Amino acid sequence: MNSFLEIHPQVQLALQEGRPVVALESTIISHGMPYPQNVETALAVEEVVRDGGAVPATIAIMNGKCYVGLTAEQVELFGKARDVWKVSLRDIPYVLTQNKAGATTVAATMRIASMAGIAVFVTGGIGGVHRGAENSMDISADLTEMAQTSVAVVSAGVKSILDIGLTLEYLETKGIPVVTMGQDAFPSFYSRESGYETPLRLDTAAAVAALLHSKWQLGLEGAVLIANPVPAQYEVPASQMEAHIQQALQAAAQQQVKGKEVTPFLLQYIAAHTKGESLAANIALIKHNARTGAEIAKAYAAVKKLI
Ligand code: PSU
Ligand code: MN
Repeated sequence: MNSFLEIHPQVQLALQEGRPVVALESTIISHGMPYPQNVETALAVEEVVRDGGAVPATIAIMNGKCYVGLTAEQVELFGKARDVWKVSLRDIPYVLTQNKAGATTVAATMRIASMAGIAVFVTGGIGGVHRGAENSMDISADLTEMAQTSVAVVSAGVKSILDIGLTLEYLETKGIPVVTMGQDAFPSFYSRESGYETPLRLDTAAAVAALLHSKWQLGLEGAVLIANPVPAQYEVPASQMEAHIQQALQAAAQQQVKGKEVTPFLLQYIAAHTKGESLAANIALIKHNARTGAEIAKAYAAVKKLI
């Protein structure tokens, strides 16, 4: 066993017995939502996964280890602490060896989940190709990570702080299947639509599990991005979000926000300027993703038992 991995005993047992496990990220706790809603949501999401018949494994870094599965006290700690490092792939060895507390992004969470043997990961929104990337070269490591690490990523699509068209192009270039659950439109986080059609559509968890199994059995490594549209009653119209996104992008340019700070800056600006509405949607969609992720993990575990 890798000495840098600290797998929670319940997660370890489930993996050994071939039972479904769902990985969850911690950036959403530390950098994605205000306290105390972040802690309440993180714990509620774990509960949704359990109710769905799978074992939750929230992933984060502390005490020189990558934790796979946190206690409620550890989730609380991450939600409250102010000096938590945002850990993408490149930051893992630094944060480990400097004994810092680190909240993992999609890229880092996927990689650690894969090291532990977890096949399904649930998040809210992924990173992608930023607007203006033709000049800034700002493309999230989430995308390159998805090209090489074999974990299914359940999200509510791509948030429109990004260039959704370019993000879909990049996913195509990297050979990453993009599957939307139950509809033809590709969703954009707060909205069930994005102006883009989904490259692929599947309607059931069983169909997704079959696709995952065939991909990985063939040695086609890498992720499958599963887009799960936000439930209609929580949708925030895209036109309403666009004005806030424009303002956020302007503020980021004025304040010369660069590098890893760009995404958290945009997310926090939008959260602060849209008040309760975007937060309510955010909480609803991540719970919805957790439900779908648990179903997919169960279906995939069932497929693997048959072999
Ligand atoms: N997009 C969202 N919500 C998020 C993130 C992105 O809608 O919470 C977070 C995720 O942790 C994602 C990270 O992996 O931001 C991407 O950061 P960057 O663009 O710096 O790679
Ligand atoms: Mn970036």
